[in-house]
Amino acid sequence: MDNCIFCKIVAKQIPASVVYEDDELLAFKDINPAAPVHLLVIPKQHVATLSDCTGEHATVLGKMLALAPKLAEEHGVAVKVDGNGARTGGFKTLINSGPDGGQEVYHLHLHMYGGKRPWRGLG
Ligand code: IU
Repeated sequence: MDNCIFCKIVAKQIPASVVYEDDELLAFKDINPAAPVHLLVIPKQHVATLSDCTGEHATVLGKMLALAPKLAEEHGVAVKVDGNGARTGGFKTLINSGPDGGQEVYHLHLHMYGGKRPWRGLG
């Protein structure tokens, strides 16, 4: 879409630190990270906001979410199970929607944060 910064990243018109790419999704490092690991997962096809999504977007939304643990593994923030069965590590996922939801860029994106607690105040 014209004048969408994330579409320009998809089109490689603007550089980004890309960590994952397939036919439908792109993931890259947030330019202003709020945690040691802060990645954005976006659909390549422009959708402005989660509020514009319908059932037709269910598959790509599912793929975005399913990518998060794979990225977490690659970036050292996966949820692990120790020898006693206790879980350690972990990451946070977030989609801001609309002005009151803190959305600033109107191309759907999933934030993936890792390596920092507590999470209060993260946008
Ligand atoms: P938000 O959910 O729309 O508030 O988040 C937008 C994010 O996009 C924010 O964390 C920015 O730092 C990030 N970002 C980016 O990574 N690269 C860019 O060129 C621009 C914003 I503009």
